[in-house]
Amino acid sequence: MSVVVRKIEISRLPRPSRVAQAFALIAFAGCDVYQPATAVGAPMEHVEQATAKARAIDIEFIEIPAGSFLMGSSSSDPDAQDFEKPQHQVTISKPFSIGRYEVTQAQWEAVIGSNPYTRDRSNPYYNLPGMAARITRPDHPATVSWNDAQEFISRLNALEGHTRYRLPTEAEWEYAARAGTTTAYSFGSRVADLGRYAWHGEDFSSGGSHPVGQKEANPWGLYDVHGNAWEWVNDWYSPTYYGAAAQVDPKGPATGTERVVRGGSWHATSTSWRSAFRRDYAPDYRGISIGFRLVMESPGAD
Ligand SMILES: [Ca+2]
Repeated sequence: MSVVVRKIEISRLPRPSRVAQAFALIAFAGCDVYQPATAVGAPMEHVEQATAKARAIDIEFIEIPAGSFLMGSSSSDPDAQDFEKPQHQVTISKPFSIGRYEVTQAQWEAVIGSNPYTRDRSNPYYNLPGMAARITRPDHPATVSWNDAQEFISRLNALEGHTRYRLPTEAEWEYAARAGTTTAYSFGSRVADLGRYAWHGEDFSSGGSHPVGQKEANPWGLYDVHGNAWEWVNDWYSPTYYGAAAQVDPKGPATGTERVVRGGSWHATSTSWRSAFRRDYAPDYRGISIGFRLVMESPGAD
């Protein structure tokens, strides 16, 4: 697996504006040439102004090869829930890149222009004493709704003039999280080892999210797949979907009312940090422990 650093420089000029969008500067790691995305006909003074106010964010991706894996839980797993069954063979037919980390609040703010916690937080847990101070930090995951995540992705795609960024499918998420393993977790099946790999099981009175990337990575180099923030995936949720899922590149039910989250969180309890666990939330639910991780499709996949 190799790491691709996607450097995105975002103009701080007011948006929406043609000038603002003209100076999304894009570079791949190892490439010294910055290419203005759509800088056509912009006056030079605006170029200088935009450059002076440009702000870079780096998003690291791991390149994941195509391949096959067993998705879900076997009936022999005593922790397996019915909605994790049947375990079934899935083929991911195309390579893709997935975020090494959960999207952070600093990345969110660079793209959207405000911290995610400035949005409505009628969620009662956010208003518990000390919670906002513990979780509103630039290097912590941005916990947002599924709809919010789509807004972030749309803006990022617009900045670069393509549609390569998206959420992972549920199958892509589990394939990348398992990283070739068939055990309950990507590090084996010993719950006693969970603390080396995952922020998990904290309470509402003193707990909260943590900076991304502090625990050990999974075998393919992804951090916090277990714990810290739950991660939205693209699929609608159905507890019985696995019994009828496509074998190649499954994309979830065609319709639904809730979206899937994966991986457990700093708070979630019980068996939720297992690679096969899944649960559902309404796409407009804006909690304090659900974030997301980006997928970047290969060039030409549009
Ligand atoms: Ca996570």
